Amino acid sequence: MNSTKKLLLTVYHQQSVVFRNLHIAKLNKEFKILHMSEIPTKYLLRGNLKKCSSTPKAFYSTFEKLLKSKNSSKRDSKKNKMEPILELCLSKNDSSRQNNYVSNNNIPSNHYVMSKKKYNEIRQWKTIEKGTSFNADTDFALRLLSYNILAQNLLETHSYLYKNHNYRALDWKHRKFLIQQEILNANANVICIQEMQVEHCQEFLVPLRKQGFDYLYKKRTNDTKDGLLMLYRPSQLKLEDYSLAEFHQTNSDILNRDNVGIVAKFSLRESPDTHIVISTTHLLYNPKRNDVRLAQTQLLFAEIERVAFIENTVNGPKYHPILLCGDFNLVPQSGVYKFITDGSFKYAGKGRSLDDISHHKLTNQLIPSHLRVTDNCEHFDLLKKRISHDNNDRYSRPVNDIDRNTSSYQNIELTKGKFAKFSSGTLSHPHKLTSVYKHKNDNGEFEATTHQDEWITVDYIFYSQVEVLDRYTLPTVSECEKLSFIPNFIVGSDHVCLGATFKLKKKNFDKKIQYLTS
Ligand code: KL2
Repeated sequence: MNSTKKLLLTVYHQQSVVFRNLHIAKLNKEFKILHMSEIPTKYLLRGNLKKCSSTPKAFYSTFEKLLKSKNSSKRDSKKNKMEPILELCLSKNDSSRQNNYVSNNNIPSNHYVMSKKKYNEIRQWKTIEKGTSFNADTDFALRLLSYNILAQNLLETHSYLYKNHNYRALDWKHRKFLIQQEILNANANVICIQEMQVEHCQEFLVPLRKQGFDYLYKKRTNDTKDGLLMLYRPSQLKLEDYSLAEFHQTNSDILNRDNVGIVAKFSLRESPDTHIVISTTHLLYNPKRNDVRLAQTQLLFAEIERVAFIENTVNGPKYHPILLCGDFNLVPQSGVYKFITDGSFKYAGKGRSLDDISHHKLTNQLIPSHLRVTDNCEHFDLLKKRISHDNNDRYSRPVNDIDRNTSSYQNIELTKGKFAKFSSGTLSHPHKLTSVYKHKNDNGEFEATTHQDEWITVDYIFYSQVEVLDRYTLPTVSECEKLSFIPNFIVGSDHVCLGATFKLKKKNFDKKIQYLTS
């Protein structure tokens, strides 16, 4: 430890809980006293005790981290006032500490915090107005959830984001309980979870396995510790095919992040000819890099195209119905959202955030051509294979290969009238995807799924070729504000859970009836 710096550490005990508040006095030439309360120092300190060679060093690292996080606070830094250490240590009549929330002018008191009852009233499964009919003989009801559960290691890495929270609500054991309660209550057929920490996964699965769930898991690449978990009921859904997609690619500046996706194809046990493709992802966080999220979406869509493809017809390729959900880390006004829901988006000439005002302009090439993914989000080699299959290998003419050394536009003819485009400046995809949520309620108030500086929507459920029967109502921004800081004792994550029930038409139902009655 530096000789000019000395630390005085006091630990406040409440009930049997140590490290409730860590008061830090920094004894320099200039005497400075710092107090940090309501920060999950327990986790920081625990981590540092493991990492550091001695206890004083661990305390020192914790202290430094707290100072750093204080300075770079994402949530309103004005709210984090320093308090004199003595006042806090000696104050005997500090009733605020007994509350779940500290009641000073900066942090909401219990009065403003929503109750569980009120939360449940908002979060109801509401049928869609149109009122689609449902017939259990011909239709299957599939309920899907999408939930970013906030990996504990990310909570600890970005602890400054949770400085205003009740530290007890940040405990993984407590959060796990609320999250499991939320997902088990919904009685879903498929549950897509983002930020499932590897080391917490098996324990998390225990009650879900008991309920009969099976799962697919894909960790984010490299030194990350969390990933995607897709739970499904094998008694209802048979896993036919799946892809665990990594967006990190060698020799690519735009695809150099560790995000991943799962794409799974299921058939219905009660109607084996009926298929559904379900995909989940968690895209890059960096708020400025919509270009990276667009490139990641292009790779994911190529995998979806591969798994969902049925056959080529005179009207173009046919696909199984698709459900795509997750944390896309983008708002409904963004270019990537437009791309997903409109089916095409021109990125060339746009900035990295995909808006018009930027000096860092994107060129015609988004991802390198050596990845062999077309601008219509298809695998080039698959397109070639399908054409040769459709032509029984006989009439196929040789197809030019991709020039991997150029970043210029390439338009390669596959068969008469069908082309594969690369570096055209516009991205498209063949799936007609609609969002389950409209992002505003009937009164025009915006809904939100998480808090990043403000309450915003970054999580979505998109669907194609199915109908929505009901959805799990999202809170509006003003309702979120009453919910106060999440995670808390009502919501177990920094996101809320999304959900919808879809009507899947059973295939060959008529055939079966004919067969049974003949
Ligand atoms: O926005 V998130 O939280 O979907 O809830 O996804 C990412 C962020 C997640 C995985 O990378 O970690 C969070 N500031 C705040 N949050 C961050 C940061 C950051 N610099 N980096 C990652 N995350």
